[in-house]
Amino acid sequence: MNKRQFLTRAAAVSATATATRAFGAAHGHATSCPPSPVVLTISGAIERHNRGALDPAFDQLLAKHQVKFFEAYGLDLSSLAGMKAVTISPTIEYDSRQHVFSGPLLTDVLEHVGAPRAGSTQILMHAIDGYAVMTTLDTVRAYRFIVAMQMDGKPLPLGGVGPLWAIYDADNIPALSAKPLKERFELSPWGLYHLQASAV
Ligand SMILES: Nc1nc2c(c(=O)[nH]1)N[C@H]1C(S)=C(S)[C@@H](COP(=O)(O)O)O[C@H]1N2
Ligand SMILES: [Mo]
Repeated sequence: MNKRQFLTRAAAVSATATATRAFGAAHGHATSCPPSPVVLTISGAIERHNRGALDPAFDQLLAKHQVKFFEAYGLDLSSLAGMKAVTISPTIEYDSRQHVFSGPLLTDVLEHVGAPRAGSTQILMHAIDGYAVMTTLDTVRAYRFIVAMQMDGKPLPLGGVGPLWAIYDADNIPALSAKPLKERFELSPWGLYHLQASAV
């Protein structure tokens, strides 16, 4: 792709991405990608990037889920584990029991990549099984979403509900605790692997 074409397309996708930064990322000047596998890719209106455009040949799952970006930020488990962990103990609908979940606040993860701070910012979350849900930064803050990495002191397995589960303490959120257990976790994708922030 020539420089002019790249810049035109990048500008069309993200009004906030400056041409200089887009050009830099395309040519490998962005922060290098993490040493262990990326488990969470964040795209959209973010200020930091450590990878270039979605590659339909090798970003198979992202492409299958219709994700599009020219730059993104990929986080591995150790970078998530390096952020301040929060612990919550919600009652889960799968077994109607309380479990202890821990991981960074979703707001801290979004801050880490320079996502917009306006409450109206839309946050799209994709899970590995194709489940996708859209919410706002206002709701992410109000529910105190965490990106859970552990349940009951054990890492969440891929093939189960991991490695990441975006979850909140529904028992202590009045709007949710008033609902039946089966209706509390619509905004809570297990197997979370992609987030997209969009300024409104
Ligand atoms: N990855 C993933 N997360 C998910 C879902 C799903 O299908 N896949 N369903 C959501 C919905 S709509 C609810 S109510 C709860 C429980 O959904 P389930 O009964 O389909 O598992 O998990 C939420 N998180
Ligand atoms: Mo649901």
